[in-house]
This record gives sequence, C-alpha cells and structure tokens, in this order.
Amino acid sequence: MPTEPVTIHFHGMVLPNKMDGVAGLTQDAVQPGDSFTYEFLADDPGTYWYHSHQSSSEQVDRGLYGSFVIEPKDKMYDREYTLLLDEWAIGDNGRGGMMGGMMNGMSSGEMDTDMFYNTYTVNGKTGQYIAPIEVNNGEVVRLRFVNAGYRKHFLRFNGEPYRIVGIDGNPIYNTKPGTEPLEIGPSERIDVELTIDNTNQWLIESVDDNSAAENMVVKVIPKNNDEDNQSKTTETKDDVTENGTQYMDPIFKEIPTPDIEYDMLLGASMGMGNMEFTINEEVFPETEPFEVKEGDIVKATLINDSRFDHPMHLHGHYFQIIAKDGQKLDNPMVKDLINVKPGESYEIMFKADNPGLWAFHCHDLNHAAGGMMTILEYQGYYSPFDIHENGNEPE
Ligand SMILES: [Cu+2]
Repeated sequence: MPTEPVTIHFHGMVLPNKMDGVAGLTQDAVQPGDSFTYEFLADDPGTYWYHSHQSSSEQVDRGLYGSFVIEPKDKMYDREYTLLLDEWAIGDNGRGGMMGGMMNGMSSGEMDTDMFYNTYTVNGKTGQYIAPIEVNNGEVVRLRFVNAGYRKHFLRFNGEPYRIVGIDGNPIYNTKPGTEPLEIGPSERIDVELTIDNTNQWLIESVDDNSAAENMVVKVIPKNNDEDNQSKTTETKDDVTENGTQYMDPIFKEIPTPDIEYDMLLGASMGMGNMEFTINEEVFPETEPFEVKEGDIVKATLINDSRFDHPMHLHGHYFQIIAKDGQKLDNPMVKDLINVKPGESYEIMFKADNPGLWAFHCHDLNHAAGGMMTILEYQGYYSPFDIHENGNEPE
C-alpha cells in the first residue's frame, strides 16, 4: 500500500496552471488511494520529462520520474533513443564520504552532491547493465538526453562528431558538429544527432570528475545491415541560416524594455544544523514572490553568490537568456532552466502570458528543499491551495 501523497509535474511543458502539478500551489497532493487526472494538449514536439512535485527532493531522488517525448510529425532521423541520466546514494557510503567529496567537489560547484551520490545510472541501470544503442551503419540517430539528477554530467562521444539539435524541448538550428564532451545540467534536456559511419563498437561515457562516473557508459553497437545500410536521411534537413549562426526561435527578436525587473541573489549559508539555500537572503516560503500582471515583460537577473551550482527552473514559461555576466548574448537561447554556476550572473526575460501561480526554483532539489524557491504570482489569480497545509510539500 502506498503511504505517500504524490503529484506529477510535466517539466518544460507550458500548461494551464491547474495542470502544473505543484502540491499546495496548483493542486492538493494526491493522497494514497485518491486520483487526479492531468489533461492537456501535447502539441509542442520535443524532449521533456515528468516527476513528482510533492516532497520532490526525496521523491525525485528515489526515482519517481520518467521521460516524456512529443514526436514531431516529420521525423528527420532514422532512429531515436531517450537516455535519462541520474545519480544515486546507495549503501553505507551514500550520503557520506564527506571528505572525499569535499576535496573533489570544492571547485566544481557541486561539493554537496559529490559527497552524497556514489552510483551513476542511465535509464535506471548502471555500468554493464545499461542497454546499448543499436544502430545500422549509415543511420542518423537522435539521442534525447534528460538529466534527472542533481549534478551536471559531461559525456564524451568517443571523438565521434555529434550535433546539438534540441535544448530544453526547443529546436536549435545550424549547430556545427562537435566532439567536445557534452555538458548537461540538472533537469536540462539536450537532443543530439549522430550519423553512424563507424562499424566498430564504441562508447558514450561520462568524463565527470567523480569516481562513480565510470559506470555512466553506453555502448554504441553499429550493425552492417545490407538491406538497410543507407540512411533515409541523405542530408541535414535542419533549416540552415544564411549567415551560419546557430539559433533558436527567439521569444523577442529585439530586446524590449521590461515592464518589471527582479533580482535573484542566490546564496547558501549554514542554518540551524542544515544548509540553507536562499533567494535574496530568504528561504521559501519567506522568499519574496515575483508579482506580475498578465502581459508584462519581465526581466530577472540571477546572481550566484554561493559556491554551489544553481540550476534555476521557471514553471509555465520559457525565457530568453539576454546576457551572461553582464555581456549581451548574440544568439538568443530559449530555455526553461539555466544552470547558474558560482560567481555567474544571467539576465533572462519572458512574457507573462500564462496566468497562475508558478514555482521558480533551483532544480538541485536538495537546494529547493533547503529554501531556494519562490513563486511567480499573477495579479488577481486566486489559488485555493496552501503550501505546507493538507500535507502539501512541493519542495
Ligand atoms: Cu541550487
């Protein structure tokens, strides 16, 4: 018999507020034996994932999540695989081994998770148990990576060139093939495309600076299938820009004047026996909400004043990254999450066009549970639900 209440949040999907699945904000947590039906239009192709948003730091940590892929009408690839990355605290030395973690993680922005987690997985399996990627030589393969964990991961493709074709559920055009390790932040989704022209088996493997990383390894097994060794995709069908710049469809072609601006100073400090993770020096639910009215153009400046990475996720909206460390970006990036590393700052902008109460929080969910969460609140929107009542614990 289940004993814990749950919800489902469809991460990255822009849904009506009532379908967002945040306990105490958009619904009451669903008690054991009760039910709640999520209903929405799946009309925006891309790679997403879903997870509980009730006691989420613990429930997601223990695996209450899955991938959620909306297929395009016309596929531009021969084969696809979805790969969920995660890390786990297993056995006596999980959530322990403090010193090793401290030493390793000191410069990585992840000294906390470095000492908690000792097992890396892909689709819930580790090392030799991870299912291989089987392809025919010559095929174009789309790999949909979802980072369901609280640490960033770096994957090396054995020196094979890959192209990034999707970020956070949005297409990205005209990216040049690269061979550098691919960085995937917590909760990010990155779609890459590979053209297989190597008949030898090779490995996609983690190059994280962590001893558990050697078990995050996926075999790529090309087969020479005579009947079907010619790709259906003969050329890159992505739109290619004339001037050769990669781009995502922007929210704002020209950067508008914001109607309202907020600063989010992301901090960490030692609280009463626990680490506190703060926004403008407050912990949730004491954090100041973002108050907006429908139609506002909102600008937020996220500043990381701590020694930890903070992958900040906004529900119900995509935002455009305008600037990093005070420097304007030439190519707009449109995302639902930005991993703000120690000392970094980002300016983001979005349109307040989806009324409701929306969580805006760190997706290292241990940090969210430690206070790093606030609410984007539309003027005049009423919610009958209460956080930290009726068993509602969104963090
Ligand atoms: Cu954080």
